[in-house]
Amino acid sequence: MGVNMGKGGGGGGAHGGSSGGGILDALHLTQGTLHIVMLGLDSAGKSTALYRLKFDQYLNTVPTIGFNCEKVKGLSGRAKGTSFLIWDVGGQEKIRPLWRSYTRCTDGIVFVVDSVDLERLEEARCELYKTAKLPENAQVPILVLANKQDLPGAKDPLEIERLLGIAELGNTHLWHIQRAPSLEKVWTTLWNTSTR
Ligand SMILES: Nc1nc2c(ncn2[C@@H]2O[C@H](COP(=O)(O)OP(=O)(O)O)[C@@H](O)[C@H]2O)c(=O)[nH]1
Ligand SMILES: [Mg+2]
Repeated sequence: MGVNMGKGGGGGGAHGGSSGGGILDALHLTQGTLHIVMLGLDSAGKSTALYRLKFDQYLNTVPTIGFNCEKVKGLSGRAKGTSFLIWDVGGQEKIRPLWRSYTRCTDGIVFVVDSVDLERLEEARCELYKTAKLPENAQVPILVLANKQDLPGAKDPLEIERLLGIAELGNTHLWHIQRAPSLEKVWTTLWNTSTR
């Protein structure tokens, strides 16, 4: 696949490690388009979340081979007027090594977790840690989406946060955990990062 996730012109990014600016620089560089990568185990609900954001409805999905990409415009709150280019990357084990090429130069990561699939929560935790610990992702804000909250037996977001060991990741990342996909939350997470 080898898709180049660079933002044209290269170099600059919300997490460029340079002083100040952060997301504001990124907004300037990308003319209001933020690049977001959605990661998570297969069947966590990434594609469903993407189409909810794009079309505001549930669509039937098939397992993602490769990736989906949609441009979605924020319509409310602080996200209003900002465009999000959202990459939804396949989560099957054999294609997870490709995640790294998508997170390079991204403005933010949305990590989607199935709140019912407790058997695979440890696997999800491992993948989240792998992604978070990559040196190039050190400054990238990660929004954890505790998905499938409508299903019986779903662990609530705080419990998911505990089970994923998010606190143990330290304060190098700005974390936010939430129930439903919302561009405003993505934006707020990015924004908060710039003002740390
Ligand atoms: N009940 C429920 N099912 C969901 C939710 N999100 C996704 N699903 C279902 O979970 C399955 C996998 O979703 P999909 O988006 O393809 O997962 P992906 O592999 O992470 O892209 C599908 O059958 C979806 O309908 C949710 O919030 N609630
Ligand atoms: Mg998918």
